[in-house]
Amino acid sequence: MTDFFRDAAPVRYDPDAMGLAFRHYNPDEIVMGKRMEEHMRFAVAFWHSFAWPGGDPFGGQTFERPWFGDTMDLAKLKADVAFEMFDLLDVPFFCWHDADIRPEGDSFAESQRNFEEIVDYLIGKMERSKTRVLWGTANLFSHRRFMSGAATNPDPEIFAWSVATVKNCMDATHKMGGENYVLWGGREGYETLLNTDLKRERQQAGRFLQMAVEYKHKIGFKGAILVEPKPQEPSKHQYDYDVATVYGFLKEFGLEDEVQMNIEQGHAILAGHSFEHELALAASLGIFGSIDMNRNDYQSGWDTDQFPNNVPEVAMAYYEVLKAGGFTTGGTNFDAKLRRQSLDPIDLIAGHAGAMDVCARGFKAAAAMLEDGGLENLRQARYAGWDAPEAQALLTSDFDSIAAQVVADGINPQPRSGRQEILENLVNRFV
Ligand code: XLS
Ligand code: NI
Ligand code: NI
Repeated sequence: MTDFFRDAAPVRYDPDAMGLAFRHYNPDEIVMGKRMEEHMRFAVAFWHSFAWPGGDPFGGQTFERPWFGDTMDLAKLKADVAFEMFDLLDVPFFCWHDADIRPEGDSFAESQRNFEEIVDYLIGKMERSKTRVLWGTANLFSHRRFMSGAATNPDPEIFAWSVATVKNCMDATHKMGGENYVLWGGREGYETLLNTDLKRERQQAGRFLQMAVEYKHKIGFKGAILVEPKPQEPSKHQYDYDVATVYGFLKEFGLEDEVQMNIEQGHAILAGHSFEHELALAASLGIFGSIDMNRNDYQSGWDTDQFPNNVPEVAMAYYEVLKAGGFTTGGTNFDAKLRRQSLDPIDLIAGHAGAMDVCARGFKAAAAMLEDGGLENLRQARYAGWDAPEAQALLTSDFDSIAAQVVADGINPQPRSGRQEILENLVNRFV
């Protein structure tokens, strides 16, 4: 045991508690026929909670953590503390980048040795804990070698380095029994067209993703490959802008049946969408996978990655998740970090516990809305005209025939209410 969380007690479900407790997240509660824990599939993000030093564009480190530094001993201490937090929160999953868990070596080979050693160390910790890997991923964006991209880099050596890195991270995810592998194109985009061959870069990224899928099958990894869309940050023009953009990319490279989406709330907002829009679109395209749950500041215009704290927003997201059939390999990963003034160990526990509770409350509201059926009934009623055989026949007809029919039948369509206020009032009965 380390003494980092010496002042923290395990967080338990206790709706009447005055202090730190879950008031809505009861892992064993059955909702829509399944335990809450199995529905929510909460995961802690290693990077924000244990690797991020508290910097912002104007200042560096604010957090002081005894494991900050670049040695293997410190990496193991970090892993020890992380598992202590997983146990305190009783979370079933965590997620990692290679760079979060191992110190960078002086060469690729040394980084790889560090990584393999720490992966085995984490596997040892997992044997004594319930917490499993929701997904692993490679950090192909922080180090300066990636400043011009990873797969899309003009330098083929960076492409090769990135392939080798993703291979190692996929191997480790597989070895750890991870349920998904995520690719976020951190710097797969460009700053200025003046120095960019956009066509070539997209081809490189497409081939990179195809090879990742080929490798998944080669090693027998049964989890899902997930791409995480994000617009404009850090590259001004990200190739993975949003779900619709990524779907077009997957189609172009024949990957739409192989790759699903990891959708992040904050990224949806940056793309000018709502989270639920992105979720509903992915579900309708058959590529919904997992979520990165967080919250953006609606004023500042960048990816603030705050812990979720808005029940109605979260409820609408889980409503779409439930409509999509819920999570299979996916889950709720808190890609969220403390505010940089939140220095204390207890802030980490409070951030996660509060977020789990907000999600649970929103989730229960979503389940109740779905079970009530009122929203879906009104949605279906809006399209009821399409149930008639004559209406369906329109979709297999052609312009000439339909135009002739409009004149012959003398139709005179009447507008009908979209009922938005009634629907919003209905939602408010649940949230
Ligand atoms: C950054 C992304 C990142 C991914 C994993 O904005 O959300 O944290 O989830 O690389
Ligand atoms: Ni994310
Ligand atoms: Ni993000």
